[in-house]
Amino acid sequence: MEIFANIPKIEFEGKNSKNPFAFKYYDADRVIMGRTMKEHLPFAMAWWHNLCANGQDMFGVGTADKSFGAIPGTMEHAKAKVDAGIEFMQKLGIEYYCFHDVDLVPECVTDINETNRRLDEISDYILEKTRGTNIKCLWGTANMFGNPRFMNGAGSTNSVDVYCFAAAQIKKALELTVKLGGRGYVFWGGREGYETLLNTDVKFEQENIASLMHMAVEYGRGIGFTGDFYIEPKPKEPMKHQYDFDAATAIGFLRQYGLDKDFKMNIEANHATLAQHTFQHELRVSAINGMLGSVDANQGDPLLGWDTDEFPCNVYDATMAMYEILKAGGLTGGFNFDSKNRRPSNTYEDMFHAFILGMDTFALGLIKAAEMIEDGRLDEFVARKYASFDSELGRKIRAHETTLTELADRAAELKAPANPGSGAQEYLEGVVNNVLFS
Ligand code: XUL
Ligand code: CO
Repeated sequence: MEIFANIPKIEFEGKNSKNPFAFKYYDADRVIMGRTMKEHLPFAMAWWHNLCANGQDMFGVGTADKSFGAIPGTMEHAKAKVDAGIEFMQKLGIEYYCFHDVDLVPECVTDINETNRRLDEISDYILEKTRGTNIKCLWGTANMFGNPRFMNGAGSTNSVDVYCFAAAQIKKALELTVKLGGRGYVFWGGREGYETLLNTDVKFEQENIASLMHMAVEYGRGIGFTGDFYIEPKPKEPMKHQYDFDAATAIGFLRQYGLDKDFKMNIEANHATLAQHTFQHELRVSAINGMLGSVDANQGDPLLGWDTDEFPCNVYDATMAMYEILKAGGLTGGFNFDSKNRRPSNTYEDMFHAFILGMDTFALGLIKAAEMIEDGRLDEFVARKYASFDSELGRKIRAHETTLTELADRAAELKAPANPGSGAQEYLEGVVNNVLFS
């Protein structure tokens, strides 16, 4: 039975189209810098926002009906969500989805064995329903923040028993990820942090989180998971301070505990801005460390300051993001819309408008970022800015073949250096505008 019966398959119609159910920029087969848009942009649907969340917030109940014709809390509803999700992805030409274990089935709070049985049943159903399609999992994860048992953390909990439940959920979620063909497995440290240092042994907690991750890697590799593990940094919310504050912090943690060969970053735009960074900054830090894995595509609101998870519409930011991603050679993961409709956007039509907006925004960002690279003025400026390092002494510095004494002797000889040259920010911002709006 068709669920989104009034909505057609979304096709590319070009920028002059006024059809609300058409892509204006996302043209899956268009080739940009040697690859199709579809290859550059493996888009994914977040099971939780799109199929589970109904607009409920801290101030009021849900506004959107996500029952899809079944009674919420039942396995029939879990299956109806699978049917709705597959139809939704097919109508948009999206081939990936991301999930938490408890997005897929109602959790049995009194018996994890029953939850796991339900997960087996639903994953069989997903496989059956996606057979013959290109739809598969981008990444899976375990929700280790919703259930009250995780109130003091999961890997960072004070309770050995709770730690066992975190382990059990990771084990099951890894099995599901492998079964569903996932490219990645995410750790988002929702409750891994603290409210006050008065009651928290930070070193103890971080060591335990690292141990859990090591066990996850060992188990995952043992059951044939060849993809990347990801940390998804976020500085705060729900905790006052979360350990995976930003990419630099998470990368330092991974290196300290010897996890850096198996892990990369899953960078979420709204988490970047919560950490007082740009999305572009977090992508750059990940890329230069060889850890750019996947992206949670959304945006925050600078006037609100919490995790609003809006669908991305800011073309400037998307362009800068795609600039970083193209320069890094692409993602090994994909673009997961960890984004939700605004509470009053409560219709099925709104669900499609949101994805069309997000996909067109990243398509435009891709087109414009490629033009920025092909234009060449930015690269040319940066090369010129560091050109003094092409000198004999510059080369020695880069090759670690000099000493403080040799450099100080050179300074003494010069007495005072020449002006290092303009940073030309306004010129470069003008170049970007010129590329964007020409
Ligand atoms: C929360 C968030 C999560 C992760 C997966 O801010 O982004 O949905 O993406 O747990
Ligand atoms: Co996210």
